[in-house]
Amino acid sequence: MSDFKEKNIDYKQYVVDSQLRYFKPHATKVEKSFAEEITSSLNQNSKFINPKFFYDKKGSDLFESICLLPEYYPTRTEISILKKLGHDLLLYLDEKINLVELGSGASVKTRLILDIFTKLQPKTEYFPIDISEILTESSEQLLEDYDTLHITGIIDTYEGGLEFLKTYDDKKNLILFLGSSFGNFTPDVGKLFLEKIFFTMNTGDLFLIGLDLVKDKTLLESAYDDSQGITAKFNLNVLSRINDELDADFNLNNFSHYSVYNEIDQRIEMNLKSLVSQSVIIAKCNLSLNFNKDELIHTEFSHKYHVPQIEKLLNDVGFQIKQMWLDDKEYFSLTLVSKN
Ligand code: AVJ
Repeated sequence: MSDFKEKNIDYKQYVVDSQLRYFKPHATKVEKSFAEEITSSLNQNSKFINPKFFYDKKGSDLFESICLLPEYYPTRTEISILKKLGHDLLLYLDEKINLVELGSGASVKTRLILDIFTKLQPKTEYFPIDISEILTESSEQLLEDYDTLHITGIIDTYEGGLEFLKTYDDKKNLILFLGSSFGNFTPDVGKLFLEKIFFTMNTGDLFLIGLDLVKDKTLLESAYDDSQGITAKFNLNVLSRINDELDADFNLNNFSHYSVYNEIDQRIEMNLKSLVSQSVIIAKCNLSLNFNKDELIHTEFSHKYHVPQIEKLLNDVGFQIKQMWLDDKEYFSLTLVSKN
């Protein structure tokens, strides 16, 4: 363990107890600040806000509510698939395997996999990687329910965290990337991201990715524009976050949630639409912005895939496809791949 620490001098270690510790990079490795990113993405003709900024405390709570909406099928569908793949998954696991998760989870989904791991081995090591410190809360909850679990949280970007783990030990890893979070990436950026994952993996490591499938347009559109208006609140919340953290004066009544499915690019495109011609000041960015009536701020893509597209994408990166699981309605997919 000590030479492991020496190799990772870029990280500070916080030990909570014998079953829980965190690693955090010393200097947030050249990550642009919120203010800088907002300045460059809003101070132009085609305005956008990166969807990673949705997840402040309020945004994370709203997202949890989205997951429970009758219209939002992805979460419950993915959970239903995870519940039935346990038996199959065992075929690919051995008695010494670490669990790594991109994005943290005290979620039902993580628990379903932990149920399998903790039955398989006397001690299970779990490495959630998340840029947010929310990780710490969820880890403590997990430890209440799994007494053979050891958690090492890595508070960093996914790439940074995986790089960090590369030298950790000789055990095989199963890396989880659930929830169709990958769908936020445009195809080019997504491909690069998968290549980075591939290169940080060791031979024999496994990767389980959840991706949402192409389906009827009205089903897709109602999943991203629900009747209770929760998704609208989630989308608009990013403007409140900018108001609070960057001293801006967005009037939320002057913007509306505008989400459409683009059949050609196979993606939900979520935007905030300016309802009037208006100007907005963002003090901490030294910005004064003008919006035309009906002008859009693009906030999120959520890509949907056909099964053969998923196979091609993963094969092209170099992964070997082990197995793919779908639900009965073929709404959602989970694909297990390995690096050979
Ligand atoms: C967390 C990115 C997977 O794209 O379905 C849900 C986010 N946005 N409703 C998705 C989201 C609006 C979600 N991901």
